[in-house]
Amino acid sequence: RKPTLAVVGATGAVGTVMLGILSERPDVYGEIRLVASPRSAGKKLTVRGEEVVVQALSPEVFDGVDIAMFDVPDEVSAQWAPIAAERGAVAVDNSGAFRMDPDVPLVVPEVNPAAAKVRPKGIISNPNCTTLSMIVALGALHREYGLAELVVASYQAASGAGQEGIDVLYSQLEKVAGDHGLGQRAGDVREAVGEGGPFPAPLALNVVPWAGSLKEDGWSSEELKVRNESRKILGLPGLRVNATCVRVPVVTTHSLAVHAVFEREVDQKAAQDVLAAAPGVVLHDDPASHVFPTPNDVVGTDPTWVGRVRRSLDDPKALDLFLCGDNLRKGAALNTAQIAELVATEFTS
Ligand code: 11C
Repeated sequence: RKPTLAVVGATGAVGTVMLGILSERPDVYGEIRLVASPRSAGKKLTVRGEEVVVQALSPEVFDGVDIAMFDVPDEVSAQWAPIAAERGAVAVDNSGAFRMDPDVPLVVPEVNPAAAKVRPKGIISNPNCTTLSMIVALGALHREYGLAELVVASYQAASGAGQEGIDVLYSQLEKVAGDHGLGQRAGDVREAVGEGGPFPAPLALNVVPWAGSLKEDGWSSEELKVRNESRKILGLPGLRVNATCVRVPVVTTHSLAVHAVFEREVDQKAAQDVLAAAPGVVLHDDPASHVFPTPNDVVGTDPTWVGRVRRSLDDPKALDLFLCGDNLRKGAALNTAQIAELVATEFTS
């Protein structure tokens, strides 16, 4: 039979992309129920070409639901994903609430699909968008060469901070657009755009070396997520990972510069071939013709795009690469949808 799906958080930045993805992907569901906060209940949204009335989040809304996707803040997932699971649904959660719980698998279907089957709490976690924007490509290279260490710098889009992040970036851009003298005196952009919003410094005409919250010893929560989630997904608890997460004035699509050290020697051409053959990865790498991924060329697409593949000049076991992935699609909604499709096969097969 075709399982019933609930989409919790259907009106948010990721939820909106999710409805588009559900309309494009193979139609494996019976009913699709849209759920949001009581504030958004009663709104009509379109999925699979049909209007659906949004229902308020409540325990009863999960009755008869087989798979419940959660695209909501951590604290909402922490409270409601277990309720959905208690009522018999498999919860696929895109928040950070359960990712490092040893009884909750953290799944990327191209990398560790079997993990989705072992879910003692009835919950499966979807990784953070920054981890997801690189892990499919790194998983393919790991299978070939054995990953030993990652040094990562991220260039993260405003929409990683949700709809508010998008709105604040546009509003800041409007404030600076007409002034061709801005950006030449310390603090002049801050004076022009003011304070506030999810970014701790102006994002227009700037980059901000911060995402998430402050954790021990100066690390940000986002940097620790990249480390801990990569280790869990790849099954490498001792993987050495250092990340510096930076916000850039891009609306959607995270980019990452990665220095990856392997157990075995690597070869530039062979690594490019591995990436070109990997499902979910597009190799876009011909710098002589200015072919490399940029976030604006990638936004709205599903794969992880990889370019600038180079073998380290100083370490024959290391590669340097530049990756781009749409943080709302593969980085969030698409991976959640792929996990839910894996679960849906259990009902249909
Ligand atoms: C960002 N990656 O770009 C974050 C947003 O753990 O799901 C997603 C936070 C998370 O700000």
